[in-house]
Formats: sequence, C-alpha cells, structure tokens
Amino acid sequence: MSAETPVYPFRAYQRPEVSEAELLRRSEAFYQHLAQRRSVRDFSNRHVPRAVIEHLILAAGTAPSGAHKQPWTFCVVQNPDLKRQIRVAAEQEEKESYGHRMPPEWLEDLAPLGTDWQKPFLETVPWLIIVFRRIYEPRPDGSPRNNYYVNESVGLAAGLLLAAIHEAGLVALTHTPSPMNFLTKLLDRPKNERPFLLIPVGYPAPDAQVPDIERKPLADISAWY
Ligand code: IYR
Repeated sequence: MSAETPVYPFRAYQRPEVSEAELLRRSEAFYQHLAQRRSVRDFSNRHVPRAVIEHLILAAGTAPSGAHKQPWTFCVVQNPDLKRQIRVAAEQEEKESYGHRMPPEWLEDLAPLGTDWQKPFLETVPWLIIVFRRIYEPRPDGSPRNNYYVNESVGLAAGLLLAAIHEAGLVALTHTPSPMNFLTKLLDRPKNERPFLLIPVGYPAPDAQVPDIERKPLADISAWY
C-alpha cells in the first residue's frame, strides 16, 4: 500500500445486546421460516409491483464481497417479448442438454424431480432476475481492473436474494439453463459480465406442486471439533 492509498474512514458498529434466550428464539424462528422456502416451477402471472423487486435487489446487494467490489449486476426483465425470447433460447439449449449433453447419471439424478426441457414459467412469471457476475471492472480507458472471489460473492448475493424473496412472501427458482451465453446476447451485456443464475420471481400458481423431499439433518451437514 503506497502512502497515497486512501483509507476509508472507520466508524463505530454496534448491535443491541441480545440475551441467550433471545438468541435461541430468534435463531430457531429464522431457521423455521427459511425451512418453508421451496424452489417452485409453477408460477402465477399475478402482478408484483416493481418497488418490491427493487427492495429484493437492494437486499441481495448487502452481501459481503471480495474487497467490497460488489461484483454483481441484477438484470430485471418484465417485457413480455423479451421474456418470450429468453424462454425460446433457454428451451433450445435445454432440449439439447436433456436430449444428449447431460450424461445418464445426471438425468437419473434429475428424474425424481420431474424436470424437463420445457420452461413455460419463463413467460408466465411477472419478473425474471438474471444475476450476472462481473469478472472485472473496466477502467475509464477500458482496461480491466480485477475483482476478487467473484463466484463466492455473487453466490452469497444470490442466497440473500432467495431469502429476501421468501421473506416477502414470493417464490423463485434458481434456474441454470446451460450454456447461458444467450442471456449476454439477448440482454446486450458488456464484456466484463457473465450470466450466473436466471431467477423467475412471482407468486406460486394456486395449484403449484413441489416434490415432497426432506433436507439433511444437522448431523449430516455439520462436523464439530
Ligand atoms: N438446468 C436444467 C437441468 C437441471 C439441473 C439441475 I443439477 C437441477 O437441480 C435442475 C435442473 C434445468 O433447469 O432444467
């Protein structure tokens, strides 16, 4: 660090004192709330106000990031024609993937979930949020300046986005059409951005169904030393 490198001013940071009983209550309540979250593929076309989506993105943007570079762009699609183009392109790729690109073991793992190449929800939902990771920042002269831990940072932001969507009372799907470069083209994104996740957001359809699956117990997802 050279003598000229500026340092952020620092300020005090405190949170209200919380008793152990309150820690227990809140941590369990938050877990129970998140445990209700499900990935949903059957969406309603019911309107969701733009201000709600703005809040969800602001919440996602509170994620920690390498060197506080905030290496994410949330592209939001409401336009029906663009949603249709995204559906057509995603289904074209998925048809190839399910048809011959995914190995038999992968298809076997997905079979119980009942997914296939058809993605009608991409047109049904009121909003698509496409999360892009910014692999570098262009300097004024266009040369690249590095971002750090981009996958980790954007993954964290996406997790907070899903939690915010759930907290609001909406549902989402972390959709990963592959390959995803059609999104760069359709949304005319710059060279420093790469598509990361395609997240339809809305109300569940009244007759929405989800697979009746369990989450691993604590003993299987933790090791204590
Ligand atoms: N991307 C495909 C296939 C798919 C892959 C996994 I791993 C899933 O958990 C679910 C689907 C699709 O979206 O259908």
